[in-house]
Amino acid sequence: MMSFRRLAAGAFAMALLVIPLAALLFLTGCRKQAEIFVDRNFPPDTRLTSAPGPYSQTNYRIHMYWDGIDSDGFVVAYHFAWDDTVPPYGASNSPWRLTTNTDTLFKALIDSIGETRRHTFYVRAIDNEGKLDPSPARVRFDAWTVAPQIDSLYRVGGPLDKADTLNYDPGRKDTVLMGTPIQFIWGGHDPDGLGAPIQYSYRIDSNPFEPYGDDTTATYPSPPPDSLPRVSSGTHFFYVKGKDETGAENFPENYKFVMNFEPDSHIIEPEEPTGTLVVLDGDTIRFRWSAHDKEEVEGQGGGLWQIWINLDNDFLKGFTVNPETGDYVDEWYFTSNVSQSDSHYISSRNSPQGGNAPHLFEIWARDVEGTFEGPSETPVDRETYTFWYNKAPTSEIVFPADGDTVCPDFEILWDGEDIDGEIAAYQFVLDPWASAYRVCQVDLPEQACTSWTYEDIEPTGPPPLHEYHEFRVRAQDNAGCWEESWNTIRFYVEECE
Ligand SMILES: [Ca+2]
Ligand SMILES: [Ca+2]
Ligand SMILES: [Ca+2]
Ligand SMILES: [Ca+2]
Repeated sequence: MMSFRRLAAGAFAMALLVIPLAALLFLTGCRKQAEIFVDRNFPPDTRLTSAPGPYSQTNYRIHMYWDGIDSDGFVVAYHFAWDDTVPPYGASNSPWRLTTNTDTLFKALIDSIGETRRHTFYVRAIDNEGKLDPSPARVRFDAWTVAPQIDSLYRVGGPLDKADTLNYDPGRKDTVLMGTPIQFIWGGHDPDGLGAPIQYSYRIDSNPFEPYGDDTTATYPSPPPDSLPRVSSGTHFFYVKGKDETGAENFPENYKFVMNFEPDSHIIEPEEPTGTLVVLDGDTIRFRWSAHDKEEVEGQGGGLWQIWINLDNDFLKGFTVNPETGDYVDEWYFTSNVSQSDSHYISSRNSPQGGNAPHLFEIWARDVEGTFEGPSETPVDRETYTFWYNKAPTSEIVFPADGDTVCPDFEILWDGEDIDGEIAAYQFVLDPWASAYRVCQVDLPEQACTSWTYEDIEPTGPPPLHEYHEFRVRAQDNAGCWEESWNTIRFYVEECE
């Protein structure tokens, strides 16, 4: 009994399964009946009614207008999206933004790459049954902006600080007392930002830029807990750049300044202006100078360290300054009355063409922050003084006078003078185009150096004779210095009775 009832129940269950399956097979096999599953809702269509032209250049503030139509219903809302972030149709992580508006003022991003950037804008309508326009309206264009500008950048208390009316001087180099804090202040605007605020980023030298922020001031070294570094001795650049609401940045503005004042040295003696003093051979020229360093005076832990002196680009001596003494004064002398190995020895700088060249005396001062290791490198401070040492001799032709006419046999007479020594030699020539130069050493007793007798000199006159004779002489002093220029006369020769 029980088993029959079980079988009957099983057969009934099978029938329940098979009958709907058969019905389903029957229905799907019939084309006419399948149309009841077709979506009869037509999708909406979308268009941009006002937008930048395709691939046009347009300001980053873009007012877009759009609308949509739905042939069998009505549009209830729109999606819009920017750039190539549009996901496949129906994806769940849609960047589409829902709106019921048919216009919006957008601000396109430009970012730091430049002042223009290509964008694509998409918009699609949604109909009353939630169906999306499968082909969104789209436009691609280049948005541009003008980068922000830094209008002012200066150091507080520096020569460009207009608030510091006493020291304001745009032409001055800005030097900062070593060890004191440095504060920069700046401002800027975005020319096409309609007053929108800009952000700033800054750095010193080649350090990384600080993150963008609203600050318009920075202080080095910054008080804790910030960590802007101490600024070392030397030349530095502070940079500021701005970023507008599109992300566009300007090329950084910079402010140049020097940390640590140069030592300041002065030549006190000689009192004559540089380049004017002639020191006679054998005399002594004495230099006195002073130097100081502003950091030392102001007690900022810097200060004068060394003085180097040079003569004619040769290092002579270095003096280390006692840091306790503050201002530094010292002196040095030069004279020919010492041996040539002595660092006080000086001689005439003779030129083969005659005369002599000036000497160049230099003081180089450096402070404790100075980095140059020797006089061959750029000094921190350099004072120079130019002077002449040794007076060149002079000569004079006594007979004949310029333009005279003489007999074929005659004696030429000349003389010379050296006001700070003696004449050592004469050099002379008759008719330099025809004969060799002679040198006569005065200290050789057999030589009479201030005259020369010529015999049978050819008369002068019209060609083929030479028109005139020429005699040249110059003197040399005991310091080896030749007279600055030749003494020259022209004369005529005629047969005498
Ligand atoms: Ca529809
Ligand atoms: Ca801008
Ligand atoms: Ca200094
Ligand atoms: Ca002389």
